[in-house]
Amino acid sequence: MRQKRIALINDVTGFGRCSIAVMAPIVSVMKIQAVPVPTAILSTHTQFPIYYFDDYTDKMSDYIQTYKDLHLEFDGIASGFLGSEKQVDIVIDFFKNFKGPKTVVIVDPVMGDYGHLYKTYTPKLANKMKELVPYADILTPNLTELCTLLDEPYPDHVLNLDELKEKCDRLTKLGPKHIVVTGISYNEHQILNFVYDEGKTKPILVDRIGGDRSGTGDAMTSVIAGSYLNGHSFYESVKRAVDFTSKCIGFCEANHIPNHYGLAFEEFLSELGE
Ligand code: PXL
Repeated sequence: MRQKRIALINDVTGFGRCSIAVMAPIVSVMKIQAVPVPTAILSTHTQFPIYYFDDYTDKMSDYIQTYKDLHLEFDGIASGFLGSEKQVDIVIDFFKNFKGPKTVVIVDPVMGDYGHLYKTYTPKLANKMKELVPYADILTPNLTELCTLLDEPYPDHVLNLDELKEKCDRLTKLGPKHIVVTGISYNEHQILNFVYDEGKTKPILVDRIGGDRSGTGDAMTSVIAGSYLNGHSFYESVKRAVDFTSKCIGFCEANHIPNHYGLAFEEFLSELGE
């Protein structure tokens, strides 16, 4: 028996708990081999007032070439934070080369939050990110990213479930069958994760605990990816991710961990079964 294996196309960030530093341990504890494919190296993530950012674009093709030469196969490919437009083409080339008939492609269209793009995401790069959507089996945007992918302004009101479904209906036509819109501020007390599974929808509401914590999306995406690869349904995979991240957020709040320090997922990692 060969263990399952997932390529993590994402950045390596030292301090701040995001991307590969979060995703690799989470999929590993779920008994899936993590294969990092770095897009950039940062000392801290971009929500810190200062960070060192080393774009890895020019090195990626040579890095990936060895995987092509070795004829490696992947059960999953997850893409996340990208540092340049050229990287989008490199990721698409990776999908074309390594997406076999059973490979699950998870695209987290990391671009921004709360109606704003992250500092390294120019409008041109955000526009280019749309090209990844047709390759995704699973797409995990937040509301900002959902609107950006649809070329729409960030809504000025709380979207109801029908409005969210209508947006996902349009996005699914571009490729992805499974979509979860994560971390929607639903009301003062609750956060909504909107699950869209081949036209069927299910809301998952959770209590809002504390502020918005960076890296939560990366933890969600990796629990979803790992659970789905391990045979859980899409809905179950999202539910597991929501339950796990909620527990981690509760710990962070109780222990006054600043929001930009990320999710103290280490506390509950060993409880994440397959
Ligand atoms: O969690 C999303 C993310 C990933 N990687 C980097 C980031 C962010 C969000 O700010 O800055 C480098």
